[in-house]
Amino acid sequence: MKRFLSLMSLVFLLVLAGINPARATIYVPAGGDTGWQTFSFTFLYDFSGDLTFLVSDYGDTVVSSYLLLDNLSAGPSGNTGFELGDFTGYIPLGVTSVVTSFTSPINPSASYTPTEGSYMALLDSYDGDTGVSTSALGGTDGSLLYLSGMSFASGETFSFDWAFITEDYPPYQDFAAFIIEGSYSLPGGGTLPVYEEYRLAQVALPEPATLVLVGSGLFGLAGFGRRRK
Ligand SMILES: [Ca+2]
Ligand SMILES: [Ca+2]
Repeated sequence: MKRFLSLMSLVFLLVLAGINPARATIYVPAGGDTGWQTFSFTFLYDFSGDLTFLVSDYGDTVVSSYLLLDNLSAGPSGNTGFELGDFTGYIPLGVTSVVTSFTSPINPSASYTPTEGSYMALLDSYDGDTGVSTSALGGTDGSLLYLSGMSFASGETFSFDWAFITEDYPPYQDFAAFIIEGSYSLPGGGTLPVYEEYRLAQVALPEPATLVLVGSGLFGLAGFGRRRK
């Protein structure tokens, strides 16, 4: 029985590892959108480095997807919610703008206004080549917003509001991502490189790897259950 329980725990851990909410991706159907979401990340140690927000085409460069951003918990003074009406303090690359509202070109019910103040950022994967390659992340081209030289204290949480809207459809798995890259200063001295890439949203079905992991967990439970009889 004890062995059975420890096996059960292992199965649950494996299943949890596959659906850890912090790493969850929202899978968006053809022409769909996520609604506003909030992402938060808590730093383990004192951190310095860069934050990148990105929307990317996948498999083509001609059908657009969009990433909206607002209400950053840290960033350029007076402009963490883009209320200066521009990208002061940010480095935008590709096709980006600061807007007061956004409606999906193919779905009028996917209509958005800022979660904070009057302005929000709009990144467009664009119906053409943005000139910004996203091949390092498995995409084709896209647009990004970059915050350089950020610092966070140990235990501090960074959060932001985001929404992903697509005009695309499977198998063109356009996606949005958030990347933390820099280094931790360890309490005992020394530094630790940090690279965290979060796939916020993606067009189409869950990746096979996720299905296999959750599926094998469920299969395992069924198998152990039968053996007890
Ligand atoms: Ca696309
Ligand atoms: Ca705002």
